[in-house]
Amino acid sequence: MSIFRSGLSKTRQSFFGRISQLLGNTNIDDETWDDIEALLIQADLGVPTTQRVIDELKTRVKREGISSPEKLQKALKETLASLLSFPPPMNISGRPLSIILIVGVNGSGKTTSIAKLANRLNRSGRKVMLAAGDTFRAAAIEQLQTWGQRVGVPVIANKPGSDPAAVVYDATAAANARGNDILIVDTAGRLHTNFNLMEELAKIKAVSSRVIPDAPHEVLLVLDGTTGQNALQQAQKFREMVDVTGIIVTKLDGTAKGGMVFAIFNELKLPVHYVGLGEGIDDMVLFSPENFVNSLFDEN
Ligand SMILES: Nc1nc2c(ncn2[C@@H]2O[C@H](COP(=O)(O)OP(=O)(O)O)[C@@H](O)[C@H]2O)c(=O)[nH]1
Ligand SMILES: [Mg+2]
Repeated sequence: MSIFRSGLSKTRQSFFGRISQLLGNTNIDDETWDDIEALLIQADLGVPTTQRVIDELKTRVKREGISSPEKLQKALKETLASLLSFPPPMNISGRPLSIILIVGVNGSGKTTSIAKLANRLNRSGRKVMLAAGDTFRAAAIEQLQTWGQRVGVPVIANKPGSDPAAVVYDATAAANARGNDILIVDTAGRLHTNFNLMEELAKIKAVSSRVIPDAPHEVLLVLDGTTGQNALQQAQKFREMVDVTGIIVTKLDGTAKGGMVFAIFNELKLPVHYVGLGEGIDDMVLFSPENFVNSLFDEN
């Protein structure tokens, strides 16, 4: 079983996998549509995205004269897949040093995702450095340092409570001096002190673009998949503070709310680069629309 498939087992077992059972051998009637709608809402697609799927599916059923449950299920799969797309390559090549800023609320999985990303990039031959820009908690700095050691990439850090922008400044200088070509910056995510966070992110951004033109080159927002629709509201808040360029969805292994990924595409219109499917260093995969949708349905 692929990591995608095993990781998404909760969403599959709770919702999408029930579709064939739900459709049974009945005709497609109003009740069928209500059932599909309820299932999509429960899988956390959200109201606007559910409505879009239902509308498109109804149009297709009419146009193609679909009457069997099997064909309806196939059409649903295809409609869902059409909401998604492959992420473009990240804008982290073609210059001496590229900077990736990682943002998101506390506990969303930023530091873990940084470790996973650093490991991937490192293995593909890039020279990665990490910056401990979450200076709010001592534990956050230590956590990044531990991951850095495990993955084998240097971590630039300062004392807890120090200025994150200064850490980023130091890290940029260090990366240039040592010939690292990717700097990944960890940040704090205290949404309840919205104003401070906004200032902090703006300052980090200003410092990095002063040293490297156009930096940061990617700003990835980490969203906790277990929070379902709430993650979309968080995303809106972060976009008011910083120009988010892409998304990492974490913890899809621990939730039945995997349907929120469709809402991210439909409502945020941002690329999903990676999804986290576990706590281990290899438990993050490049997003693939086909693998994702196929993993939500039972094999038949
Ligand atoms: N099951 C699971 N746990 C994850 C995933 N990503 C992160 N975590 C866990 O979520 C918790 C918070 O992660 P952390 O990276 O410290 O979040 P941060 O506060 O945003 O930096 C940790 O216990 C991680 O091991 C994932 O994809 N799946
Ligand atoms: Mg952290």
